[in-house]
Amino acid sequence: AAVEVSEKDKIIHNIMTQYLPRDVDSILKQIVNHVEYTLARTKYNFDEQHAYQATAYSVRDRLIESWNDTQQYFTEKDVKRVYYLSMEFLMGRYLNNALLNLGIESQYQGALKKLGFDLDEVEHQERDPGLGNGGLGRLAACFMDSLATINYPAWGYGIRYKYGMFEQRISKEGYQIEIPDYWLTAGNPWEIERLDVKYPVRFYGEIKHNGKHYEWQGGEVVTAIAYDSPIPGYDTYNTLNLRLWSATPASEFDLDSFSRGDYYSAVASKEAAEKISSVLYPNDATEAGKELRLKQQHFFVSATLQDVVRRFKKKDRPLTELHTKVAIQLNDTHPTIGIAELMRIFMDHESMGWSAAWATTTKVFSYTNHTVLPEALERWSVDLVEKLLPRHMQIIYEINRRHLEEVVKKYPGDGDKLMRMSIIEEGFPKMVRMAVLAVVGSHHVNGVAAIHSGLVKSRLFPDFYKEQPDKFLNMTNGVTPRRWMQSANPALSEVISRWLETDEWVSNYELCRGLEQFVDSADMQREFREAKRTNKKRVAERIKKEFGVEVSTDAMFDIQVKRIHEYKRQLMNVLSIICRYNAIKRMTPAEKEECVPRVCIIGGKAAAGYVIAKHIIRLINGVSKVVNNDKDVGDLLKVFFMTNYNVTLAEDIIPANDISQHISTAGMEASGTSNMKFVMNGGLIIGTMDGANIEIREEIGNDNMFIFGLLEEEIDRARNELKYGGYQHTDSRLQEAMKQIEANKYCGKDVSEPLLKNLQPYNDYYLVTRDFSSYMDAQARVDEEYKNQTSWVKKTITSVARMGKFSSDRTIREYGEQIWNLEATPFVPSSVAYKTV
Ligand code: H53
Repeated sequence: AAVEVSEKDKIIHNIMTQYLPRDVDSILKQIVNHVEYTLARTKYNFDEQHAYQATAYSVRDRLIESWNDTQQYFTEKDVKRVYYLSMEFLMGRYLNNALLNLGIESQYQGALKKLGFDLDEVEHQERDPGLGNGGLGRLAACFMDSLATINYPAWGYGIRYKYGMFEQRISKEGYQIEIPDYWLTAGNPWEIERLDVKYPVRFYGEIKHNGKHYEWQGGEVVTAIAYDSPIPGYDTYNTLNLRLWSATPASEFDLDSFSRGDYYSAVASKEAAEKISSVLYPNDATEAGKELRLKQQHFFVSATLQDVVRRFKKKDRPLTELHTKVAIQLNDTHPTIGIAELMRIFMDHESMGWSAAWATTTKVFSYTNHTVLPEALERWSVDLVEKLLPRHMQIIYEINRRHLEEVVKKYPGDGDKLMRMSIIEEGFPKMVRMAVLAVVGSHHVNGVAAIHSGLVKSRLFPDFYKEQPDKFLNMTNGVTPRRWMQSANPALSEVISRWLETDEWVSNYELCRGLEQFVDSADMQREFREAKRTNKKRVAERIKKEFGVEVSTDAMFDIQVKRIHEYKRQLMNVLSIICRYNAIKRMTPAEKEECVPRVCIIGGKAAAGYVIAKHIIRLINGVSKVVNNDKDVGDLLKVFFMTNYNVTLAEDIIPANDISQHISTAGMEASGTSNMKFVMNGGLIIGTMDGANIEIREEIGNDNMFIFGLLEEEIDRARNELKYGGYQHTDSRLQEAMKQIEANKYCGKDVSEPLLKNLQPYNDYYLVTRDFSSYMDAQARVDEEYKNQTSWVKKTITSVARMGKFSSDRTIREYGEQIWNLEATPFVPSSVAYKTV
């Protein structure tokens, strides 16, 4: 049908099509305009920080235009959308990513140059928004980039924490110190505050029945306010939305307190509302179990669902069709309370009956499990849920009652099964198992790598898997080649594009297979090595600046960066470094000639309350001090703990890796995603048969990896043998290292005693001592292979060529096809141009 076009719309359309030209001089003008009109600085005098802000605002203008068009297009086409609900989005800096995705980096470079600025330096002004802990948050960010690039209709929903992940510093003595990260000090040019998009969210209170349905009344109400950030895709006009909620006091004032003349407490209680979105819990894959955390979960989920339902209801149709237009992905159990909340909205606000409400709810939600660690599986005490969310507790009980009724029907008299499958865990206190609620309320459940998805079926939910095998899927994680190759590693990206004669691999990684045919070319080998050297040089300069130590770029750069966690076994790494140090000390000059020099880099944050993890950091720093100051060792070994590991630091150092370590106890790392990034950046892996390592090996070949250690199926038995005295390690190198720690050579006994205690056979849950010899053997193989630089670089080329599976574009397509049932919907300009809103 022809669209009626008003005069006003024509005028607007004509202005907008001319509004944001992409040439250098127009961009220059846009930047200067923002200096003057947005920042209110004089255009004749502004510094790098202001240049960054003005640049960011000018890029944001472009994104707002495409954002609006895209959203309007999705609405007009009435497409099904996916909503990705996550407590964490670890986005990293925006500017460079946006410029590359929009394909206007060089124009901005030119414009800034005319103003006397270097784009690179300007980009360094941006703060890294740390609204996540680690892998799970960064995965959500990679997914947003792929969703936009594939043109899927999608939104991200989360929390706009005022304080992100803490900044890590290291004290003079080598201990971790946490500094609050108030990341908004200089404002955030990438977000758009939507004061008009707001929803009330209730806590506490009571339940009344009004004859028709239940009503949740009283308690505390806070207001959720939306902050939107546009998410550009690569080489597409489509721009998605990341909507983060911030808590503010509800607008109505407590008139009671006022009339009592208690002005101050009335205001103070309103202030408390802001606490809800104030700070990110710094725990990765362990749960704090705090009331505020459950409040955060309900807060963002409730606002999100109200927003989603409102959008759906704009078109007049029954809510029982919600699942035809809406898919909601639960990123881990954190947003699981949403299952009860949607039921509540359906029944108490929309007068739906139970059956219809439940049928629709379970067609909307799907759940990703990210860990099998028992300490990370969220459970909330029934008492807490009852107090904070009384109506939700009622609903969860009813979901459970109906669910168990089915189980009893099928397995009469099997009390054990009933207990295992119940959402409520009987005990003192009674607990709500959020993972079970997520499984019961979702149409699909997925793990994040093949081995992990297997464990989800066999260990976490075997009874559920037996009933509904098709509910359980594997979606192996991936990472975006835009940020992790094109942006982080321009040197290598240029080499790849030159040999492939296209840069299309950036959004079609499989094209990199084409590199393999040149693997024997001396030219390509040289170019790969030159790119590596460029990246190592940059990191060497950083080390020089931070530690005052010169390192050679001829040395092997060995990197382990990730959250500090016992299961990730940084302790095993540092023990092997001590052994290497001891070995070097014993070497003859001739042996030293043969020895491959290593620069060992370790980085990562420990949760503020995770004592052992903090001890590990202290030990690393102690070893670093002893080794780096030992003249006997010289260039052969250097050890650095890089402080404040975050996305920006990762982008800097991952491209410099020769080898990276992914050495978790088998079965404990669900997937890992940095392993993928390291290989894509031309390095090799030393690792266990765990998480995505297994699939990386499948793709790139066993010869291109250094695999060691027990297999997952051997772990239980090995643990028992250690615990009950059936096994004790006899590695003399390890014994020597442990003796030195015991003698407090690297740190005081406050640290050495608890660490050594955990290495005793009956305590060595993570099997550090059990895997140690095998690990040392693998390290020896690494040293040996590195001596042949030609064969080494060939391995890295082959690996880069074969990593296509681990692009998050592949992952997101699988989600889109197998779970969400989405259609790619690239924006077609003409159809929206004249539409009125
Ligand atoms: O999620 C990553 C995995 C990684 C896993 C991590 C993770 C968190 O960062 C936080 C909570 C959680 O349950 C799991 O540890 O193995 O790669 C993305 O799936």
